[in-house]
Amino acid sequence: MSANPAINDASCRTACDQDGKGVSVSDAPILYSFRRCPYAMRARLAIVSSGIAVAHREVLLRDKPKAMLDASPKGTVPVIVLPDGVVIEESLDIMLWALGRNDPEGWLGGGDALPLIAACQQDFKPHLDRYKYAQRYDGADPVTARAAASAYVRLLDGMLAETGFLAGRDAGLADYAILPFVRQFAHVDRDWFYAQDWPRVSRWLTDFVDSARFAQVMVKHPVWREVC
Ligand SMILES: N[C@@H](CCC(=O)N[C@@H](CS)C(=O)NCC(=O)O)C(=O)O
Repeated sequence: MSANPAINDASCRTACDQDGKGVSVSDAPILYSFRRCPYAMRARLAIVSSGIAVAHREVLLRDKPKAMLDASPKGTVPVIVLPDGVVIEESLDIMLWALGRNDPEGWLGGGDALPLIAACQQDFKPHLDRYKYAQRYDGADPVTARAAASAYVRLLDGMLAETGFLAGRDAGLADYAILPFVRQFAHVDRDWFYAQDWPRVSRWLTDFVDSARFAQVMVKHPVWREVC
């Protein structure tokens, strides 16, 4: 597996058609990403695990590049554009695409992760948003939202008690698809989060945040500019 499969596609695509490591940017899938987005994080985690080289285009959400919007008018990150023009514009689909091509760490082997990931989206994320960004939602009360989101975290804590990871004895798709959102939840008020009675979730999250893999996907890229 490549140590860092992301090619820094920070400038003109045609001007930098080689990354110096023998991988042609023009042959690599293009990943539009935003460093702090949990959806983009989960996509980057799977891409790095798969070892697939991608051309990384860091975007600003307030100033999305035209090339990205042309490929994916819905305007969310992550988006991946394959060399044959196919566009994958949902983070979970990007994870499944990458791991479907190459899954050296066996992330897909941990049972059916999809219901738990769907529950993250349906039962946790809306409350997380109302907790973290209460001012954006009419009538949202952050403490009420935090309590509602906590039900999902407690569910995870119970699952982690069985085998250490959501996917089983090793981290897999469910862990890496969900961890970036639990991290976002924890970081709203770390003192509160780590004082709660969910020791396995706390350890699971701490191990993730301290991991080399997380550091690898959080490397800072300059914002990609359409200069050509
Ligand atoms: N369902 C999408 C959601 C992605 C998403 O909402 N990403 C956010 C950033 S974390 C975004 O791009 N929002 C658009 C914006 O803020 O303009 C996925 O799973 O990829």
